[in-house]
Amino acid sequence: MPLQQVKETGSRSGEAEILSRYTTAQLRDVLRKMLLIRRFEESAEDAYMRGHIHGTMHLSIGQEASAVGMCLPLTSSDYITSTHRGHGHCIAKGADPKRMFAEFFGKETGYCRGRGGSMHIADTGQGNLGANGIVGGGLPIAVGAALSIKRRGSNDVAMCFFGDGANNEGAFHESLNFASIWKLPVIFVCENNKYGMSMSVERSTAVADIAKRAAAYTMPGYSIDGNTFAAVVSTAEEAISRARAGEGPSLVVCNTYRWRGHSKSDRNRYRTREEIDEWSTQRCPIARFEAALLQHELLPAEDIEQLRQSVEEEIQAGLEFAKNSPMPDVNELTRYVYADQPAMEVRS
Ligand SMILES: Cc1ncc(C[n+]2csc(CCOP(=O)(O)OP(=O)(O)O)c2C)c(N)n1
Repeated sequence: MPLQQVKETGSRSGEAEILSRYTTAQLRDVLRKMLLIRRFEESAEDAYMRGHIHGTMHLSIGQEASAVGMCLPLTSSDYITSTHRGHGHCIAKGADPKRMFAEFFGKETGYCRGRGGSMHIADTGQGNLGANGIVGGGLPIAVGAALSIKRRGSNDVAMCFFGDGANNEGAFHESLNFASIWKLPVIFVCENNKYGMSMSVERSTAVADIAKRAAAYTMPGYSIDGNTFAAVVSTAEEAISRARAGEGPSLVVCNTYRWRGHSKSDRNRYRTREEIDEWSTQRCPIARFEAALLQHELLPAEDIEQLRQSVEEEIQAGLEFAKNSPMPDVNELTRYVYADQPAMEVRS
């Protein structure tokens, strides 16, 4: 594909062909992860309302296809960096919901021993370098990881998730420029859910299509339907192969929508009920994916029902695990704040 061209991926185009590239087991796992993300967040929201979780949280309900589709072609040694809305990325990259629940509940068995909470889960065993409360904070971290990949001569890639709000940050422009001049293996994934808090993309961003910003940094830009798994995964494959082949970074804009407010304190005064209803009833990424699986006869309805039940059991077991886990010892509060890892060997 020529540089500086924005690719418009139609929501249904070539869907059967794209899905046929994956095995039944892979497609089942895709649906399992999307359902896990949805139920994990709904249950976390419920636990928050009941007072089991403190602070705030940012839910990505409605954005499941983007997280799972982008991560499917990654291996566990590839890196991701995430955002304040990162639960979906975490599960998509292979995290265990029970340790995520424990982290939310502030328990010692959580991914960060209860020190991080919703916005700071890192799962380095799966290459997840962590969620980030700083808008645009993950961008330079991903570029640094990609630089390290290149210096070590490894074939891995770094995938960087960020929101539309981050595309107006200095860190976005510096990161894309740096990754481009050094042809680093980064996939920049902007999840455009139409709003940064209450500010619409139209009011905040000088270009109508964020993917066009790729042209300024001589990399391909893709503007895709982020609620259709096939569109997401086929674009992910393309951008990842380019990065692995040493051809440098890409910018993928997944156009999607968050059904819930920005965070728990959002009163939703900047958007209409009709807009939310339209996205949640007409463009639900999970309903779409299930419909595609049935339509192309890739998974029978009984399997889908069985998956839903097993996800429900996993969620309930995860909540129990979190509730029954010990709190950190108050004398150890400042332990585990920094990772205890030796420096990596760098090839010159
Ligand atoms: C550097 C910085 N500026 C402002 C904030 C406050 N803030 C937190 S989330 C957010 C909106 C981010 O919007 P976007 O990047 O589109 O992600 P979304 O919440 O839509 O997923 C803002 C302004 C912050 N955390 N960091």
